[in-house]
Amino acid sequence: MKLTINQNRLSQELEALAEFSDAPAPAVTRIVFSDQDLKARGWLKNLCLAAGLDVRQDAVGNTFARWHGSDRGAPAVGTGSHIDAIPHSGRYDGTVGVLGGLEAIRALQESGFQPRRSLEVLLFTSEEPTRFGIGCLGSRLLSGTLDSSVDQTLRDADKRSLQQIRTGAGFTGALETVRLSPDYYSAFVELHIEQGPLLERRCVPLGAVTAIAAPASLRIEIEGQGGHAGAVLMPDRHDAFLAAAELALELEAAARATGSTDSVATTGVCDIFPRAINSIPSRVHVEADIRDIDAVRRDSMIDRLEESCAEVAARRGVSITREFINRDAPAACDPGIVAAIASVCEENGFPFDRMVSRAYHDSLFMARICPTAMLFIPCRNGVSHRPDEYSSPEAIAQGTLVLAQTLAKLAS
Ligand code: HGY
Ligand code: MN
Ligand code: MN
Repeated sequence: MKLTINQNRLSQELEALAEFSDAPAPAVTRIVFSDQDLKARGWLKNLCLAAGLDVRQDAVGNTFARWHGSDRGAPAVGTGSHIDAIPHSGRYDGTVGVLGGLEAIRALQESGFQPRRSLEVLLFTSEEPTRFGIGCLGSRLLSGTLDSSVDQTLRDADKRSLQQIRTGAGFTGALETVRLSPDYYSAFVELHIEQGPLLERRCVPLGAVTAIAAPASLRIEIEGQGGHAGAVLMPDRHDAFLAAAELALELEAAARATGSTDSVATTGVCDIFPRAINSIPSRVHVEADIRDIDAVRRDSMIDRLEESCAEVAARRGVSITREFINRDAPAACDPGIVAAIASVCEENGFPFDRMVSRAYHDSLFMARICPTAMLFIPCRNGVSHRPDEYSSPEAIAQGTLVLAQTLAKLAS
């Protein structure tokens, strides 16, 4: 089967998608259900319709574009990723998997391939945690990892509920209808930039992902006493920010202490109140992200952070409360799907590495409902979640070719 990826079409579509942004180029900001996100979704839906795909959207906006196979009753083969982008980030995170998935299907169509199983490219809603605080919202609902109660419990910074926002965006069905039946897919493969330096460093063009890291994130509220920056003497202070600063350093120490480079921890949010130069911080809101490919090591970091919270609270005379946003298990990718990716690489003479994903992805949750694996391509200097995120048209086309041939194997 002679397969040709239309590299120019794919590159142009990636550039066009990047225009739907609330940040000036080269940065991309595309928060879920923002006007730019909704315009991007409409643009993408038209591309899928133009390819003759059947398009449906579920109650949370997950979008499915299906090329029907000869056996319409058989579980389908899925691919896809996300198009929402965190503030001031890049144009390839997620979008390569959505537009690459569409291009893989178009290339198969143009090659005369006839799938037995239907092939479907997905756009997952809200892979990024930016708006509702939790990542992979769409795939968590598809896999039953979250239930419909989140319609009321998840709120954005303006305290608007998921239900208000999604219905306002036109996704009005009952959230209970989002969950997929266990036999909906026979396989799922996600193409994504590595968001790390390993492939580029090793000069290897492709990565077959064997496992996806276990992410946990939590909110920490610290209450001190505040007061006048000039009048309150140092021994009398209960400074909420200094308590937060200690916890952030303790979290870093916990990640470094596990002895594994797979342990990572980040304090990415720190909001100080009342945020005045001459007022001692009385309240601080902190959000921390803790990950490891090994759940036991990940939990050892959490345990150490919880011990630090108790010690710092007692010593500094502040109150510290914690609330988990998520604490997920890692995912093992399906060996059969990894083998299919590997055999396509070998058949093409493409070097590839088996590797783990340190970033989380919707595949982390798809792996709970069907055999799943991921295919990585290099990104320059391993950079991601930044405007200078970059992957070359050639690397993206090569990844898309391997994706297309893998999908063909799985759909035959
Ligand atoms: O944070 C992550 O791992 C993903 O990019 N949302
Ligand atoms: Mn991301
Ligand atoms: Mn992503």
